[in-house]
Parts: sequence; structure tokens; C-alpha cells
Amino acid sequence: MPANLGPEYLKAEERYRQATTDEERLLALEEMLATIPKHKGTEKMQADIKRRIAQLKREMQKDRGPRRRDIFRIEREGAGQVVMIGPPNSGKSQLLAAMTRAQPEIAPYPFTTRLPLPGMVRWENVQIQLVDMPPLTRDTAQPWMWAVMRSADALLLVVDLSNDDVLSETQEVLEFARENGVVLVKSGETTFREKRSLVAANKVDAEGAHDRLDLLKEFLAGRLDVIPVSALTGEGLETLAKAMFFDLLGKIRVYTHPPGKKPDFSNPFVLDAGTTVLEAAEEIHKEIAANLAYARVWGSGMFRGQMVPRDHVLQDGDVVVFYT
Ligand SMILES: Nc1nc2c(ncn2[C@@H]2O[C@H](COP(=O)(O)OP(=O)(O)OP(=O)(O)O)[C@@H](O)[C@H]2O)c(=O)[nH]1
Ligand SMILES: [Mg+2]
Repeated sequence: MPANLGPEYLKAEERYRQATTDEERLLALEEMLATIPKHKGTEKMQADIKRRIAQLKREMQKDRGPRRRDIFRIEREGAGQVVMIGPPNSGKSQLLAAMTRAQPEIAPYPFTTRLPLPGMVRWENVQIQLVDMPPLTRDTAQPWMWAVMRSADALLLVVDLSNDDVLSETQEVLEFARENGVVLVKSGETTFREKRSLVAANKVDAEGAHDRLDLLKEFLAGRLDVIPVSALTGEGLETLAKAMFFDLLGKIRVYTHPPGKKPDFSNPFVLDAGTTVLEAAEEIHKEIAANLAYARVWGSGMFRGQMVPRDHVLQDGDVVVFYT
């Protein structure tokens, strides 16, 4: 037995043993691989896990046919996939309808939404995929919902400021998710179980909403950022879309063009914040990266077309021209 297997790995292994379906087995194996300490002593184990994953995937491919899980898999589109979660009736579907062209069912009673439904949020010159989900409650949550949440780029927790129970509802969702291996965190680097998340405090138009908003912020104490919105009046939706792009997905927009041409500002390259000139070249065109001599950058204040080294970190809105 090699030393230093962490508690996360041991839990994943336990989940693998308890798994009753191939999907659960696969998720557990992938988590085992992600959490196993990477050193010489575990090389054999790592290889063994990889072999089991490959074999399981082959088996799952074999008995194809229209499989249940395929109905619930949502193809990622745009700058990133943000999955909405929250208590019943908080206005998730209304928010999807307000921010995208999707037409979900919306009703004044809980448990309206039964299936995931994606839509595209258009913000400035980028698009973000937003996915509506059924409410997340202990009595009604389906196993596929955890799979959708885990494969999302980020989560948007939608809570209801018209409801006196907003704090307990919020806490309940956070706890329930954590128990199922989905930990909502603010931003930055995340581990396997953590998901970058943001709270949309919806129905800010309702009576008493601002008092509840203050309580909610106090309750979360900076653990998660809170953006007050109204899916009904549209208040805060622009701010929310912007925060989803920059804070939640951690993206920037960069423009480029061949030397001597004009950039196309309607068509940005969407890159991770922190991307360097060389990494950008790699994303945009491998050939350029291989022969990159230097680049010029316009934007981010002090840069007016000056030469920058390959490890220069790009900012949102930069125009970069590569010279090979
Ligand atoms: N006042 C107000 N009402 C809202 C707002 N957003 C949604 N609602 C209302 O809240 C109710 C529930 O909205 P839904 O969008 O169906 O809520 P949901 O979270 O999708 O509900 P489930 O699918 O059951 O989880 C509806 O009556 C909406 O019209 C808002 O910003 N302000
Ligand atoms: Mg709904």
C-alpha cells in the first residue's frame, strides 16, 4: 500500500465500491485519478485507474442505443457553460427567459422545471451558455443533476429575495451540494470537488428584498459574491452577465489581426485570464506560436503598440499582433 492517499481519494474509492451504475463508477474513477497523489509510488495505481476508465468507457459505448444519460448531457457552447441551481420557485427559469432566447416553462408554483434547458446569454460581443435546471432539493434531486453540475464550468446559485426563508433555503442548497461532492467556491483555482460559483439574488424588486439581501450578504460573509437581480424587471442582469464572463468563467477577450490589417472587434478570441502572449499564439494558431519572434500590444492603458515579450500577460480588450 503506497503512503499518502488523501481523504478525497479514499472517499472516491469508497464511492467506486458502492457504485451501482456505470456512470457512477466512471465518475468515481475519474475522481480517484484526479485526487490520487502524483508521485513514483502511485504510478502503478494511476495506470491501473486509467486502464479501468478506458475499459469502462469501451463497455459503456458498446451497449449504445438511446441512453438516458445522453438526454441530460448538454453540449458546451460559447465562452463557457454556467449551470443554474437553487431552491424551488426562485426564478431560475424566469432568469433563463430574461437573459436568453430560450422559452422555459415558468410558473408561480414550485417544481415546474423537470429537465435541463440551455440558452445563450449575449453580452457585448460574447456568448455564455446558461443552463436551467430543476430545483435542488433532497426529496427530488436526480443523480443526473450532479453529473451536469460537475461537468459545468461554473454554477449560478439563484435564490429568492421575496422569500423570508431565503437564508435557510440558501444554506440548505449549499449543504446538500457539499454532501454530494459539489462545493461552491468564489473564484480562483479550484480542486476537483470545487465549482466556481456566484449567487444571483433574484426578485430584488419584491417588497423587503433589500433587507433580505443585506442578511444574505452577511450570512455568506464574502464566501460567495452576491449580485442582486430581477428577472422580472431586468435590473442587474447586465452586471450579472459581465460577472459571469469575467469572475465566474475567468475569461478575457483578445483581438488580433495580421500585421497591417484592422482588427475585427465583433469577433474576439476568448481566453482564460492570465494567458500570456505565447499561450495566446498557441490557442490561435500553432504555426504562429512555433515561430513567434515578438508581439505588439495595444490596450490596457500603457500599451500603445509597444513590443512585449512572449511571457507578457494579456488583459481584456487587448489587441495583439504576432510577428514571426
Ligand atoms: N417579483 C418577481 N417574481 C419573479 C422574478 N423571477 C421569477 N419570478 C416569479 O417567480 C415564480 C417562479 O419562477 P420560475 O422561473 O418558474 O422559478 P424556478 O426557480 O424556475 O422554479 P422551479 O422550476 O420550480 O425550480 C414565477 O411566478 C415567476 O414569475 C423576479 O425577479 N421578481
Ligand atoms: Mg424552473
